[in-house]
Amino acid sequence: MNRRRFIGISSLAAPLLAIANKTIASPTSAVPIVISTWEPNIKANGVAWEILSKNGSALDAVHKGVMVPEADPNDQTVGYGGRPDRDGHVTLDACIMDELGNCGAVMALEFIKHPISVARLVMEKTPYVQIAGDGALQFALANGFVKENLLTDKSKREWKDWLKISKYKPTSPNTFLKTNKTNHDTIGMLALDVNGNISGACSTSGLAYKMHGRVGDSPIIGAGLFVDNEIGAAVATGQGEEVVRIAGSHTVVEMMRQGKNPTEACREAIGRIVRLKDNNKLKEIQVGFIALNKKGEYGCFSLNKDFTIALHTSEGGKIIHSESWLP
Ligand code: SD4
Repeated sequence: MNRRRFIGISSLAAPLLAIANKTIASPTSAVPIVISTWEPNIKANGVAWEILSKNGSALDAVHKGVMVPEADPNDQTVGYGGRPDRDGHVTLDACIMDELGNCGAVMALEFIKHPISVARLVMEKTPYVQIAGDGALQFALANGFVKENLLTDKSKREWKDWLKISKYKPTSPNTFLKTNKTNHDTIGMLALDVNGNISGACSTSGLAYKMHGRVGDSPIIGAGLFVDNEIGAAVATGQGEEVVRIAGSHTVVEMMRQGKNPTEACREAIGRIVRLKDNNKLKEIQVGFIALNKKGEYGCFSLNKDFTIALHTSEGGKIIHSESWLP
């Protein structure tokens, strides 16, 4: 271990130990239940709940739930109205996974308002798991999806403003904290239905002003989303590169398999990111995980503060403020 890295890790030791010694409880709730990343997705949960409360499947619930922010032009992090890449293209990533381990994903898909529906079609109608770029667009068009302009005037104006001050350099696209002031981002949704089945879905326009063709964690099974119906499920939001590096959502599920509750499992995954990253870079990024287990216990944990999750059960909708590694 080199010196810089050792010093970085030593200076982290105090908060690390404090966090390691604390047991965080994960609340339990009656089945069915749906949880999502970020407070405004309480609306999406409402749609998912309609399905769950009528004994519908977790798969249908997460699919229809995620379509809500995808169609909302005011949500500039998902679907229609999403912030474009550096070249002005709105490129979308999404994935879905059911209780049988079936999964489907699209990456860097343009012009289609509901990438989650295309991801489900990949899962159900092809022998593949992932389809990217123009191939994904052709697949969508061949299956009746309509080509639409997804770049709204607002997102276009903001992008043009960004172009004035930002040099076009293909460096690390770390615009997350600079562009995400609205406490709203990528939607990740997990549901447990009356039959005890868990499914999950995730949809995003990715990091704002990313390099054209860049794909984050959100459409990658095991990174952005993972479901194991024996144990539970997890989904991520935030700087995708950090999530991919630790196979984030799969890690959370494996931690639950080893006996951790959902909150502790999410915290363990965040801890792995902390251990890999230079101390002074941690403040610049955000990563959040949410998790749900077979008992209906749910939890979340984030690297930096201000991560929220939305929950819906038979008691109605609720917002939860996540605990974070850094204050
Ligand atoms: C990505 N994880 O493309 C996505 C972006 C995101 O909250 O989730 N932001 O890296």
